[in-house]
Amino acid sequence: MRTLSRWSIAILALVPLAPLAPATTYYVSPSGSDAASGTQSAPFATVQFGVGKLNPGDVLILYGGDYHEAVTVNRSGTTAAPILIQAALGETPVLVGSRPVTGTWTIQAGSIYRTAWSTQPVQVFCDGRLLNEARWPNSPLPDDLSAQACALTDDGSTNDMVYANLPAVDLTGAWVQIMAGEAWVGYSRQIVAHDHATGRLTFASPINQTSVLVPRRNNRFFVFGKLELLDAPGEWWWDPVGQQLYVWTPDGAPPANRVEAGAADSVLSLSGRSHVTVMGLDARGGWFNLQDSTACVVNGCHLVAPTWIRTFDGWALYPTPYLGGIDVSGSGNVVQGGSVRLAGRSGVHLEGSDNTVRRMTIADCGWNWTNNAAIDTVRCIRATVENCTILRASGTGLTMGPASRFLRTWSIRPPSTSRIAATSGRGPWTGWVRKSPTTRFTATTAAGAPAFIWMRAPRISTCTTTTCTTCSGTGSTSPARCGLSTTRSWRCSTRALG
Ligand SMILES: [Ca+2]
Repeated sequence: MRTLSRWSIAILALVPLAPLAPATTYYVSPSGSDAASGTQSAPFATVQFGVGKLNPGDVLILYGGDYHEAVTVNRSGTTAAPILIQAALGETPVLVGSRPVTGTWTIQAGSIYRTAWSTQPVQVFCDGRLLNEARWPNSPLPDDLSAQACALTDDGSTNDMVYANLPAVDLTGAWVQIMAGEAWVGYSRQIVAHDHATGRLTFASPINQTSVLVPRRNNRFFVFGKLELLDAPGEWWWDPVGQQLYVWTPDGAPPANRVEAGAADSVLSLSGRSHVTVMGLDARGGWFNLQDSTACVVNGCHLVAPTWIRTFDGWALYPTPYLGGIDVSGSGNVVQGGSVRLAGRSGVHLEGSDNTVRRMTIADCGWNWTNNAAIDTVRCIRATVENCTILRASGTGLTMGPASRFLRTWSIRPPSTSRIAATSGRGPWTGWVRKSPTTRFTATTAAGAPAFIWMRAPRISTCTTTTCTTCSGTGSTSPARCGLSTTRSWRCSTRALG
């Protein structure tokens, strides 16, 4: 048997004592340059360039502003030396998934402008606010899910639906979005015939996957996707033939330098990485990818409209994998202290094992009627959901996987008004919490109240308690109060949700 020499043993013994390479802090600013040195006074311009410099233990600090990038972190940290990507103190960097529409706008009619745009947008923003694709009935800008407008069918079948008071335009070629049958999930169908005498809309293909999801009377629906439906401020439409984007801005003013369009793709990927922490990095029109990640942390990040699905085939979506606004698999990851608003499907989606969602506010998610839960952990083993608040989910609020825990999580449905009844489909509370048979509930609140509190509160104007992760302080906790260094401190602030 070969034995180690005395010198080998001595050298091996020294290895753990060898000094680590000193951690480096780099800076990025939208007004910087990737040709710069990346120092505080000479920051890089793009997050991706800065991320490419990072080794374990390094820190990347982002100054405020919009970064129109899809960032991929392609190196992992270690337990002893995690990689840290964080906002500069007091600043708000935003990863933006949509692209600025920079063409020359011309007036189509009235306040409707158009410009060249080559691809079908899934989302269009003006001044950072999500707009509605041209639709009927008209609806407020996406914000409060309970204000989302729809109508109720007079009748329906696998091949068509009837509504006597459709708008006085030809809807042939437009799309209908319908919460069909027992309203588990929405369906999109292009309209191939519009009978104005009867109000009958014929679908391009049947809705017949299961008998309980066949359209019928009193199914909620809206129609969208035709220029004739662009008749209100805050609406857009894209012409696939002329490749033109049409926009009526919310204030009616010209759209130059105000409009972005995109497909709600990933704006930050930590996929496959381990020991990477992201703090205070917000996003608009794009989602965070933590698939197959290990021990990564997303802390104090606020995402708006991270995912969107324009048309889909209802129940055929299941059980295919899908994306949450923050989409997590792998194990040991933590999502905390931030918010997800206006997601098309789930706000946070967990798979894998031992992942945690803590102190998150999930507001107004599920806009696309896919009925994915606001926080969906049904495929995650030993998930923990703690101190979260869920406001106005369109379908299910929470799902739980095996051996998971919900602690002090508040779930708040829309008020039980007639308008809400029309948009919730299944009644005020049905389907709100779904447990798998093996779920172990350990949830009680600190005060001994039930862990699930269904309220008919019309509106909650602020997030949950502002809490600092490290010192557990509440209120206006500042990093200085935490006694932490500026680069390693948690960002403690949350923001009001209207
Ligand atoms: Ca309209």
